[in-house]
Amino acid sequence: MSRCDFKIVLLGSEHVGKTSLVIRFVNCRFNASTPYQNTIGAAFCAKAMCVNGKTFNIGIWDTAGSERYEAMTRMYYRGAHAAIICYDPASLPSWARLRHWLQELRTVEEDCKVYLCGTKKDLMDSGAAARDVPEDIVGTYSQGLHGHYLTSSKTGENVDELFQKIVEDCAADIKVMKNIEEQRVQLQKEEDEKRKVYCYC
Ligand SMILES: Nc1nc2c(ncn2[C@@H]2O[C@H](COP(=O)(O)OP(=O)(O)OP(=O)(O)O)[C@@H](O)[C@H]2O)c(=O)[nH]1
Ligand SMILES: [Mg+2]
Repeated sequence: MSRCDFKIVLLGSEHVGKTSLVIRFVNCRFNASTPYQNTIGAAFCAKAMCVNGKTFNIGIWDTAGSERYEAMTRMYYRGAHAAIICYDPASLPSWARLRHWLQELRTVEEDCKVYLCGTKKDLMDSGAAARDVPEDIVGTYSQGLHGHYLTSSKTGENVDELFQKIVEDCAADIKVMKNIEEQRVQLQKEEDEKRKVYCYC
């Protein structure tokens, strides 16, 4: 059975580091020497994760941050179980954009669990970049959401922790789990039907 159990979508301004976050999480790597290439539309990848002895397939939609693709981006967060909204703490415009996505999700996808993610932590830790988004404002916005993480795709700091928390929260959600069980049963039925059609013995 290969269908995804949980759908996670990444939102946020261009260049905040969404693709790097996904690559760090899925492939455990970060390549600083690769030139920045903006995502066009969206990219999909999947990974299996284990929570409480159960394995879940998670599907991750990495969307394009460019406002040119905004209308398309809406397609990708429809039906998402969780959204990671990324901002760069050194960029106030990226924070303003985050607030836009937060409002959209609250009105359109009420049940979607929302996690804020401040990216490129290594740059702030080393002093290479200065924080521009005040911490108290982030704290105020995080209230009522499912979490706020400061991550570095370069060092990997807090990346696994963020995705682990999302999967744990989804696995603990009775409504989400009921849907997944129903989907699994349906999928099993479809596979059994296919087997019947192709098996003449
Ligand atoms: N030092 C450092 N650089 C990062 C980090 N994350 C991303 N970058 C760099 O920031 C740039 C943009 O990263 P992307 O992951 O492509 O950004 P994006 O949000 O996917 O951009 P769009 O696809 O245009 O929306 C790249 O040059 C990355 O190498 C990080 O954690 N630390
Ligand atoms: Mg990208």
